[in-house]
Amino acid sequence: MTKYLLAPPGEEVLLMGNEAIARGMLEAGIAVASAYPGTPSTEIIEALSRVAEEVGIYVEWSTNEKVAIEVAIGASMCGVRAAVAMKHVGVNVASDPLMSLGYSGVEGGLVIVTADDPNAHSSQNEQDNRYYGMHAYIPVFEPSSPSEAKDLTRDLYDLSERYKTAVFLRPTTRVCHVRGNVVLGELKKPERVGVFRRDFSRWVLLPVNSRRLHEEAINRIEKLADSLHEFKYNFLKKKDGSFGVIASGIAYNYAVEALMELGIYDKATVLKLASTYPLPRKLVKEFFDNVEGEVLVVEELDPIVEWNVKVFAKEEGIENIVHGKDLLPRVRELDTSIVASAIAGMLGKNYGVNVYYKPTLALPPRPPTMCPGCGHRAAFYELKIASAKAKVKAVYPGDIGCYTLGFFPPYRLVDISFSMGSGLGIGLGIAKASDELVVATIGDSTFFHAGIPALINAVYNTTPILLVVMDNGVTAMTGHQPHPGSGYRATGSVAKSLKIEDIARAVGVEFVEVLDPYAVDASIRKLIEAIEYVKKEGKPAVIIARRPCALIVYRQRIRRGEKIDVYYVDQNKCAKCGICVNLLACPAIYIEEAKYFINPTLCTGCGVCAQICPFKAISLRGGRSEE
Ligand SMILES: Cc1ncc(C[n+]2csc(CCOP(=O)(O)OP(=O)(O)O)c2C)c(N)n1
Repeated sequence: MTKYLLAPPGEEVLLMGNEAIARGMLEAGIAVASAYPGTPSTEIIEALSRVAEEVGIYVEWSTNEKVAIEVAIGASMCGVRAAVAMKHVGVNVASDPLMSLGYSGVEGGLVIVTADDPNAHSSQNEQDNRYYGMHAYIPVFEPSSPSEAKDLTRDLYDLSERYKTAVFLRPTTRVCHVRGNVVLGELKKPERVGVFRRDFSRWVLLPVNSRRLHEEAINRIEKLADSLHEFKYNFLKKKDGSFGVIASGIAYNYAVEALMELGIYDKATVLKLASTYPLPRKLVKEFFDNVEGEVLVVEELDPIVEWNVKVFAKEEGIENIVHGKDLLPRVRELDTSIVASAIAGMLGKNYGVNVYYKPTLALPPRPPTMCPGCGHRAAFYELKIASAKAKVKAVYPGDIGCYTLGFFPPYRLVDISFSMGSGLGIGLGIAKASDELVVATIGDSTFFHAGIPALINAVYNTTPILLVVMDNGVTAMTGHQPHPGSGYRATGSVAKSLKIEDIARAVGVEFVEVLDPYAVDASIRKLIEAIEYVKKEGKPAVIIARRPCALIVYRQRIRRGEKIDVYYVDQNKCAKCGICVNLLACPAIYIEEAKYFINPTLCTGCGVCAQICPFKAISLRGGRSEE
């Protein structure tokens, strides 16, 4: 991968959209890149961190998106080029400084990648972050392919510096994760050391400055709107103009493909937009000058382009009928057949469904489950048993991460999952508003990201709540990125490892215990103790269930050539009580012809099932090695 990312100019290589964005940043000469992981954005910083040392740039995983954008803003204030990447919901976290950034503008070019996720493939919602651009007076650009993503990213740095504005690059999952041919350009040597130039009138957002900066932000975006017709990623394909299509981002590809499938590519005038906010007004005017009939705006999610086009058309006295979300869905992703149906609907013709591309390959269903050997599974099992033994029926606010899977049977220990860090905060409200015992779960990365303020709140307001931190040492769900507790950084360099128990004690929690979820009985005892403490004392307690992510440990052991001792079910002892399947539900354990077995290729040898078997029917079988 590194080889391709740093391949010489002129070469054509196959890159994932996110890698192409990273290459675009390197071709622009960025000096600083920061991010908090989140699908579908994560691979941008992963790619940059792999080459950081070689190209001489600073790359970090930040504690959360707010800090990530602040780091990038600080770098830009010093006049160097900076990048920050996050998933769409990350911008919610970063939105406070973002709003001020919209006012202050930038010094060094600053690209904010908001990787949006129509269809919520791996997100809690499918919010359309183009609103943030409009909200913060920050222009939004949408690439339609990896190749365009690379060039667009590079050129956005020039635009950012020319207009002294931060810019949003808004790829969606289909651009981030698709692979395509990309022709590489020159790598620009980064200006690594900048200078902070004091400028009270821009950087100090006191009301006296903010009022003026607000006007300046509006003027900046207006000026940009008047020049964007010259931006080469916005273009017009003039055809006979009996009707028109305006499309942006990945939807542009669907629109072109749909017109081809329908055999009417030569009939439509097409406006391809990269800048969806603000609109390139002169180009939109030219588009309407070349369309006689009706117009369809093709965009995923909300009708942002459609609304802005309609307002513009009204202002200009343009009378073409403009369609959009009256013919296209406002939720989930589009595809070629959806767009073809909408075009056919607009033209009033029945083209027949068989004309359209329909995917024929159905992927096998893969229900989400925690991995074999996952410490979270053992911790959920123990929490369930501890709650039963302590005779409590608690409310279990959960959070976002692999441990959200505690929602599924047989655990059913996630009653709420909202947004990162919210489980604990919402739990505080439930504890204050009801007589329920509240047991919240949170991951380690999520704890650092947004859990700490809620924990401080619990101490400050003396809220009876048990917080179980599911600590596997990394941000596992997004692909094992390190966090402040991991002991290493984005580039692999060694870092100070912050201990969650130290933080909990430092903020005033008086009951703090660390347990190893692989030690079942001891863990259950500690959980019961914590539950009783919360009930009796009416104060918060913290349990840290610590076990490194089983996938990482397993991978490391295999790489070291270690044998993995796996477990098996002794059929002579097994009473078929079903506890291992019905309460622990490790995917390595299965039933065949009413007998219980352990799949030796899935077993990681954690031994939790052997501890919970009341008949001692599960034992170690000796080693398995893998090439
Ligand atoms: C604001 C925000 N940023 C990023 C994400 C993506 N994301 C989902 S869970 C998660 C963290 C998971 O790590 P951790 O809390 O350690 O739990 P684990 O998956 O390791 O069990 C991240 C980064 C998100 N959903 N929301």
